[in-house]
Amino acid sequence: MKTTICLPRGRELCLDTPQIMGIVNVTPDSFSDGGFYYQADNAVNQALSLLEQGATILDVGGESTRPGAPDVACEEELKRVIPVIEQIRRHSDCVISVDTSKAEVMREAIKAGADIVNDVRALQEPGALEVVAQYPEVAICLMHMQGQPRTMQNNPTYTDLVTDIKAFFSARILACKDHGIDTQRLILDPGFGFGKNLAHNYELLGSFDSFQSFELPLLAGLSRKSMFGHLLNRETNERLAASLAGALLCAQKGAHIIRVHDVQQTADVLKVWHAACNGVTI
Ligand code: 9MG
Repeated sequence: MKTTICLPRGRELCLDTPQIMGIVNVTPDSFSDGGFYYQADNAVNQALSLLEQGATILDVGGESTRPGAPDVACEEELKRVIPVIEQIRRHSDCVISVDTSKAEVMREAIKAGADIVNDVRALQEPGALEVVAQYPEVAICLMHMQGQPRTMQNNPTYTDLVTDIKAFFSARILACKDHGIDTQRLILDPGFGFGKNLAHNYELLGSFDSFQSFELPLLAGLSRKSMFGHLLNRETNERLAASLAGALLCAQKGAHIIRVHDVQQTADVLKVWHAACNGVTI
């Protein structure tokens, strides 16, 4: 079965092989690159470099979602992400995703050229469903999170992790349908690290393939996350090998999109896996 997702301006994203989503944080407080790319020009240069390294999707975000991160006002988030999306669009026809939960930021980002709305709150904030319903060509990533970033790591609890996340996806897919949003626009992401303890995160990694039952594209975001730091006692900048292992495992278990900081290294890993599965011509 061919897996593609439709995008604005008649474009399509083919997901037959896993695609790399490069992370472009436009925040002063993001957990892993410490705000180095806060300036718009730096963020755009970083974004173009990620494309050269093998990313086909860029995920531009102006609000950190790390545990305990402060909220960012809508005006501030707009100021951070819109100029970056506009500038990337001027330079490239690549797939741009906006990482936001705010309806107003979604609307302005789509107008500026975003193709995907990546919402860690799965369109549960006021107005979000209504905005994306108005732009039928834009794809949407619905991520599972228990709680809110500020408190989500305070003793997260599940009856059964995978069953509970599946029930959440079913409810959000239904909410989308009720707002006239075509299910074929949706991408699902079980949300590593979002309201999950260490055991939950590794259970999720081991059972990532369970979410294939929705027959929708799956996104995995594990890059440099604390599930590696805590298991291995590694600082954020020492988690590359673990992140690559996580990316490969998710790809093998059916992930269509892998969201990462380290694009070139992830691209190498996926190429080796692809060659082993499909052979190489000499
Ligand atoms: C914004 N963001 C941070 N981590 C993420 C993850 O794991 N998935 C998605 N979709 N977005 C994320």
